[in-house]
Amino acid sequence: MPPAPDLVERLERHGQTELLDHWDKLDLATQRSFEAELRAIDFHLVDQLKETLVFADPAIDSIDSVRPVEVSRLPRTDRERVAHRLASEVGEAILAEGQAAVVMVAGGQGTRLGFNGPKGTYPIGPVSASSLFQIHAEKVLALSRRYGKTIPLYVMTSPENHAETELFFESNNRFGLSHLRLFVQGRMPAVDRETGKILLDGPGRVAMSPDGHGGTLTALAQPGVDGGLSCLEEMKELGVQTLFYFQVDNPMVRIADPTFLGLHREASAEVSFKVVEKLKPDEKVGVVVEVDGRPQVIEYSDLPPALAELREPEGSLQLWAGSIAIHIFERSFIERVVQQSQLPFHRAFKKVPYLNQDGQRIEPTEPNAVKFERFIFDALPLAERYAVVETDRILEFEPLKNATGADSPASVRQRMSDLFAGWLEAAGARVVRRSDGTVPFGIEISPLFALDGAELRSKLPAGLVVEQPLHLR
Ligand code: UD2
Repeated sequence: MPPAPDLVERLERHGQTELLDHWDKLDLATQRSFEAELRAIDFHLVDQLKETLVFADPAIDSIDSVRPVEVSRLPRTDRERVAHRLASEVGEAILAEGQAAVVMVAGGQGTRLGFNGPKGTYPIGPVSASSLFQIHAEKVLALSRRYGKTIPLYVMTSPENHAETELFFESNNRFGLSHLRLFVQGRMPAVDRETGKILLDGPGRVAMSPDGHGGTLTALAQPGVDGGLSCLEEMKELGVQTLFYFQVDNPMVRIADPTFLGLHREASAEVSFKVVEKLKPDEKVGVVVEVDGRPQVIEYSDLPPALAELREPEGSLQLWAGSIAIHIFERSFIERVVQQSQLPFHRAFKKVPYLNQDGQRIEPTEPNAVKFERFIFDALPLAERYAVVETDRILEFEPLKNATGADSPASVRQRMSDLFAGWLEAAGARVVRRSDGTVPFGIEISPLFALDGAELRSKLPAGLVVEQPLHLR
C-alpha cells in the first residue's frame, strides 16, 4: 500500500520525506502502525525546535540579572519552630479533609543507573530489598490511615515502561492502595543534530523518547482510557485542590509533608519548591533563583560556573538553593497552565541508534542526535504566588541515579539506614555506629510500621540495642 497522499504532502512540507525511505519494505501492519506514529507527530513544533534548539543555541540569561531567591529557611529559633508547628497543623487539616493528592513521576529511562526495568521496581530497601515503588506506596497508605482519608496516588509512566510498571503494581496488589492511577506521558521524536531530520529507530519505527517530566502537566489533563475523566478532572471530583509532586528516585522523600503543605497554603502559593543548601558549586541539582525579579530554576548543566561559584563574604554559596524536585502545585494552577501556555523545551545531545538511508542500523559512538524535553520546574515563573522552603538533605534527599559512587544503591541504602538509626536513637534505643557516625549494617523501617521518628517512639520497647541488621514492619 502506498503512503497516504496527505501524509506524504505533510512530510514534504516539513522536509521530513526521508522517513518514508523504507516504506515499501514494511508489511501492512507495520505500515499502519508507522502511519499512526507519524500522524501523531507535531511537525510544526519540530520545525520550531529545529530553528531554536538545533540550528541555534538557546539564549542564556544575562548573569547580571540573576539573584538569590527568598527562601523560608529551616527553623532556628523557638519562634520559627512554633511557626512551623502551626504550618504543620494547616497541612494536616489539608490531608484530613482529603484535599491533597500525590503525583510521582516515574517515566524516565534511568540510563545512568543501568538497570533493566522501570526504576521504581529497583530493590532499594537496605534489609528487605523492597522496591522504590513499595516504599513510596506504603508512605501514601500510611498517611491515608493516619489522616483517615484516602490520599490518591497518581504515577506517571512513559510509553516505554507503562506496561511493566502496571504489571508490577498489579502483581503486588497495588501495595494495598485504594486509589492508584497510572497515567502515561507524551513522547517526542529525536532529530539528527546536523540536519534536523527525524531519526528512525528501525523499519517503520520513529526514534521517540519521553518528553521530560514537564510533560506531567499536559499528561494530567489528557482524557482517561476510552475518553474517561482526565486525572485533573478526577481530582476535581474527589475534592482535591493541592498536588504533592516528587520523583521516583528519592526514597527519602517525606511525601505530603504537612509542614510543607501548610507553608504553601499560608503563602496562598500556586507552586512551592523544596530546596536544600548545595554542597558544592557543581552539585547536580538545579538552583532556584530570581531573574529580573521573577523566580526561576536554572538547571545545573546551564548554570555558568562564574555564577555557581559566587560566594557571600563569609564563604557560603550565593546561589545555594538547590531544587530537589519536590514540589506542590495547586490543581487550579495546572488547569490554567495547560490551557494558556506550554512549558518550553530544552535540548539534550544524545547517542541515538538510527536507521541510515541504506536501511542499516547505526550505533553512534558520539552524540549524534538532539532529544527534546520539558522540565517541570519551568512552571515556577508562571505562578502568581510561590513559596520556596528549605529542608535538610540528611532527612529527605538521597536520589538513586548512578550504578556506583554518589547517588548509587550503596549510598542510598547507607543514608536510609543512618536516617532510621537516628529515629531509633531518638526513641531511646542504642545503635552501634562506626567512628564516622554511619551505621555498619542495614536498618529499615517500613512506613507502615512508623512514618516518622515520633510514631516510632510510641511503638518501640524500652532498652532496645541494635547491633545487627534490623527490619521493622
Ligand atoms: C533532576 C533535576 C535536578 C535535580 C535532581 C534531583 C531536571 C532536569 N533536573 O535531575 O535539577 O532536582 O533531579 O534529583 O529535572 N522523568 C520522567 N519523564 C521524563 C524524564 C524524567 O518521568 O521524560 C522522571 C524520572 O523518572 C525521574 C525524574 O524525572 O524520576 C528525574 O529525571 P532525571 O534523573 O533525568 O533528572 P536529573 O537527575 O538529571
